[in-house]
Amino acid sequence: VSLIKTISLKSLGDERGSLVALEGNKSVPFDIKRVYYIFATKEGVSRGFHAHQNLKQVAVCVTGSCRFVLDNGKSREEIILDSAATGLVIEDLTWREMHDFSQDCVLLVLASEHYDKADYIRDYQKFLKAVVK
Ligand code: T46
Repeated sequence: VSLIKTISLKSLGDERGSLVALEGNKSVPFDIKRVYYIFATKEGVSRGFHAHQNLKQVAVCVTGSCRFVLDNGKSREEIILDSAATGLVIEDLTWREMHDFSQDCVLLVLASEHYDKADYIRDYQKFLKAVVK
């Protein structure tokens, strides 16, 4: 099974333009407890480089593009997010890296849990130990 799981977000377009609605436990497969967005990322900067013990997320690049790398300790896969109608589902215990942010990239992230600093695994070796458990 591919590590890359995406959901197609229905664009409710009409002659005025487009609209995408995100609803917890409907288009998004969990209760949404937190929303954040990453923007104005400096050129050449990569982000992420961590996993979460207990956090599900859906990431949508609403403007611009960026490249996600997901790693479950066994394989590494990547996807370019460049559509406001595509959500990338990121399960727990998945290492993530974000690269190649376009200048105009706005990366919207919906999260299943509130922010918890203790939930992050920022050391790749510790991540590998956590996934074999
Ligand atoms: C993830 C990827 C996709 C908060 O205080 N509250 C929050 O909800 C978040 C997400 C971050 N922060 C603080 C923690 C740091 O001082 O904001 C700062 C930047 O966060 P971080 O270095 O973790 O950012 P990224 O881009 O490396 O990772 C973020 C999320 O933190 C992470 O959960 O999966 O985006």
